[in-house]
Amino acid sequence: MSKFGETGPGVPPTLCLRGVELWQSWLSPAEQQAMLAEIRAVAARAPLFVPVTPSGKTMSVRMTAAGRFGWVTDKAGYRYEPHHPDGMDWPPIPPSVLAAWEALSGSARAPECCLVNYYPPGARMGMHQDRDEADFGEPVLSISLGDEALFRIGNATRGGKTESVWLRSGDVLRMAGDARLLFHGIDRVKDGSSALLRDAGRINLTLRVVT
Ligand code: MD3
Ligand code: FE
Repeated sequence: MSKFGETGPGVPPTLCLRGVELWQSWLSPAEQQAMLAEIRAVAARAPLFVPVTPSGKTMSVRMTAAGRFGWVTDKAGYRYEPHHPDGMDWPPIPPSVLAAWEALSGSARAPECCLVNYYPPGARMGMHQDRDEADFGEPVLSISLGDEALFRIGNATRGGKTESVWLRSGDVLRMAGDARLLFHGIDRVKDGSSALLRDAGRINLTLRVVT
């Protein structure tokens, strides 16, 4: 049972899509700025890198991570690693990000990975499942910062009908229960739709229990 009891976090989501819960504008503009400053400090210590899929394709997002583990991909495959590709430890998960997990995850465990995805103009993320973690009973929490992104949610197997929703800066998503293994992706990002970042683009933080 979660520390919230069987009912999950106390704050009700503003929207629920196929079991994916969305809290729109959960972070105020000031909270978004504070979180962004902490994420910039993470990227200063653990630089954004270019992920390459096992098949050798360069992904259009740039990645880094905080926490005990970071998710990496290269020709050797998809996996969690305790070190950045350049060899340094991943920085600790920032306090503001941990606070969002505490408030909304419904998990009794601490997050072990905060994946940082940076979407430059034109970047997208194809439909995929998150299944490199050991316990699918643990939720995934996602925080959007910067430009708006068209998020697509599908099914537990590839293909079939999908539904889409725009994710805006300050929105938080929770994937738990049956929603945890749904296919999902980001079709596009709307350039210049947010003034939060000093450059165009979007940052997505994804919090996960890995082990
Ligand atoms: C639905 N990131 O890092 S976040 C990822 O916006 C990822 O960068 C996207 O998918 C992004 O793996 C989408 C929303 C999200 C994250 C994990 C999920 C949706 C999910 C896991 C299961 C179902
Ligand atoms: Fe994902």
